[in-house]
Amino acid sequence: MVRFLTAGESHGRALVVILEGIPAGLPIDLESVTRDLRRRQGGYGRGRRMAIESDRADIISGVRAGQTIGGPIAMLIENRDWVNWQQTMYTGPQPEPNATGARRAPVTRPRPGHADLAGVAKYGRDDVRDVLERASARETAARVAAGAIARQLLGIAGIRLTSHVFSIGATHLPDGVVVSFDQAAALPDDSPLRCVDEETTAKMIAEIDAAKAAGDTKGGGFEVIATGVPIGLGSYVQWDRKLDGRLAHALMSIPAIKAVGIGIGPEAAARPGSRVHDEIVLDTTGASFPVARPTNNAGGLEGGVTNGQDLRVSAWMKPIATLMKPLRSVDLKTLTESGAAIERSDVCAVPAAAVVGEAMVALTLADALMEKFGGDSAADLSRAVSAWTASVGERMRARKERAAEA
Ligand code: EPS
Repeated sequence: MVRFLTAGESHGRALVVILEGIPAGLPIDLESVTRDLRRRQGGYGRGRRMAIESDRADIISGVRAGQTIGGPIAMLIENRDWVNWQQTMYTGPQPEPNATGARRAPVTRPRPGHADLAGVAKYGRDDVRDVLERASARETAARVAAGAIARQLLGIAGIRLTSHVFSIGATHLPDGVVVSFDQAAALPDDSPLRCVDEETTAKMIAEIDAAKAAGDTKGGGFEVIATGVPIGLGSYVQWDRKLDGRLAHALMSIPAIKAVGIGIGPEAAARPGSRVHDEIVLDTTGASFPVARPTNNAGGLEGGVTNGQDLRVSAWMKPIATLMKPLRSVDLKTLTESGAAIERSDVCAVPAAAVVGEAMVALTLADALMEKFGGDSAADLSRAVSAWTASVGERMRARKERAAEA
């Protein structure tokens, strides 16, 4: 089982992640972890915090001489901003005598849409900061570090992942445009919105600028695409083994994600069956698997099982909950109506969420891959994947031969 836990507050000392279930002997490329962390920090509409941070993961355990050794992999990502918060975010009963940064007043006006109100009520806290620090999307940096390791594991099976943004607010890619894996993968790391269409990107930027000028925020949608996914990951035999359900859980757990779609997603409900289901035809390319699919509306999943097509999963993000022109709220200290608190924040973080989406899909696929193929070492896993890939096509061809003999 590939699983992970994170810890850490947005303005605390660091984020921590423990990733378990990665087999031994996987070469770890720390540069690609750093690259994914950098991609998560980018995107048009991010706030000033990202100019302070320069996220890097320090590997604390589970890796030796550049290779995994089979034990839990622990990583630490320092919050550079902590120097500005030591008088507010300390773990002892008092700040350390040499603590730096400002001593900030308690936050008492919960922001609609954030965890603030439900959190203080649930955990019995007076200062909303005790809630917002952990509920903050800053935590997703830890997921991206774990996801970057999961991607390296997926590489053994030839699985690659990418993402692209298809909408910001009311602006979206032209109807009917299907973005290929290669198109999305070719987006440069510093692409402003991870959108493949220049004209749409310009409109998206204008929409974010207008929101910023109005003290407002914007959401949007992104799609994660995985290619090279072997047939047969996940299962239909029990509800909690269906890979579509597991992916939906993984993506819905990203802060602010309000909906998830597989393949053409909700559009499938509006079309007749004849325009939804992907026909099955004989392969003419000589591929080891003798049948092919001319379309991929299913997004690579049928019955909760991967079908060998590209996996395509979409997610829709609500606008950021911190508004510079705040919505109405109640000051919980005085019980008087008052504008919600303003924390430094982003105007739009959909491109960052897309990178987090890649990480969550990578972690979910890594778990499904280990479930099917297992093994304690990267070599075990590699052998099992190769044997399976060869055997699926062979079984089908053997059936054809039997049919011809009968
Ligand atoms: C951050 C995500 C956002 C930022 C945060 C860093 O978190 P939240 O969910 O709380 O809005 O606002 O930065 C700050 C809290 C700040 O001080 O600017 C991230 O993705 O790293």
